[in-house]
Amino acid sequence: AKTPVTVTVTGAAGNIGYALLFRIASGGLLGQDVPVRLNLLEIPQAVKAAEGTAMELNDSAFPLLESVNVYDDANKAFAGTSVGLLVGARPRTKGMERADLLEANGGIFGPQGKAINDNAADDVKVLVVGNPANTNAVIAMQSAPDVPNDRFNAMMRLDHNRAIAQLAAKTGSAVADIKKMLVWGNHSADQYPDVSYATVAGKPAPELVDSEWLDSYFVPTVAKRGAAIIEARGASSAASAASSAIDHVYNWVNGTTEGDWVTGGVYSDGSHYGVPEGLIFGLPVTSKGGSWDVVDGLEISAATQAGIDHNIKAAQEELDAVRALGLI
Ligand code: NAX
Repeated sequence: AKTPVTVTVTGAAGNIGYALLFRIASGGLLGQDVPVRLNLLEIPQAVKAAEGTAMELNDSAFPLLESVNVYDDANKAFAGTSVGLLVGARPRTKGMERADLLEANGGIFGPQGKAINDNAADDVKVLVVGNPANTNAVIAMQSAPDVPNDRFNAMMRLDHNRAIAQLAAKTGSAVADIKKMLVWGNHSADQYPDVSYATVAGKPAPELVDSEWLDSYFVPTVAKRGAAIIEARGASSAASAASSAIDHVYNWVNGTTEGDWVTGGVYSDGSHYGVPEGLIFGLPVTSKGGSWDVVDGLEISAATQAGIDHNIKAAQEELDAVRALGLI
């Protein structure tokens, strides 16, 4: 058997945590031959609920699950961890200004980044799910100077998967027939879902759908899907977010499919598509041997460039606000 891998999930007692932990324990995150040690991190008030989830994880008798431990101390929760899923975050509540939201989350992702820096395994990979995901990922990254920047990702995969689902439905095709979908930028309403390079059963997607559908239905439907789910379910996306986090880490660790790419919120070193150095930004990526490569050389239309630029501006404004608050 392979060596067990320690996986830490923050916000473990929350909605996404409840959907995510069982998929990890059943082997979906790393592979069906990799035993897992789960560390659950929660705030003190939610430790009891997380312990309830831990009881259920044990009761499921997953053959790959070596252990489950619940913590309210980030240093302990990240000790020896190889995969950190940063799900717990401070939600925006009524009347809360952006600065308050950023400050509250800086108070979470700064210390967690430091705890990762000081305690995690050398090969640690971190996926930030908690919103605002791209900015929280930069805060955690900046707080972990000894960890390479490219180990901090933000989750764009749910947006990517939502875009695939919309294009499949429109073209009456199977999701498996869709390749090279892309969502540039941020996990926010600013994101730019882009079918320019996508194929449907080998045919270029732009030949199958018209620009009217793309501009007035596809882009806003994907970008505002989170609100539509809340409207329908009375609760925010949880299982689909968990499933996309599984997809992201599985591909990061085990590689992407030949002839396809995925969207990853990855560290920009300033050399791709004009995205400034230091942002964590949705880009087309492939993975091999446990690290991402940005797909370069795509031809960028004026519409795509405008979508990218809009997201750069939004991401930079958010980081400027974070800097003004002294959080990074
Ligand atoms: P919940 O409110 O159900 O759960 C969040 C959990 O985090 C709570 O149990 C809370 O006690 C815990 N928590 C808060 N601060 C913590 C800290 N400092 N350390 C450890 N745990 C802490 O939210 P849920 O529905 O699970 O969503 C979690 C986050 O994912 C939210 O920020 C949400 O906005 C974000 N999402 C991100 C998505 C993405 O695509 N990137 C999509 C889904 C989701 O909206």
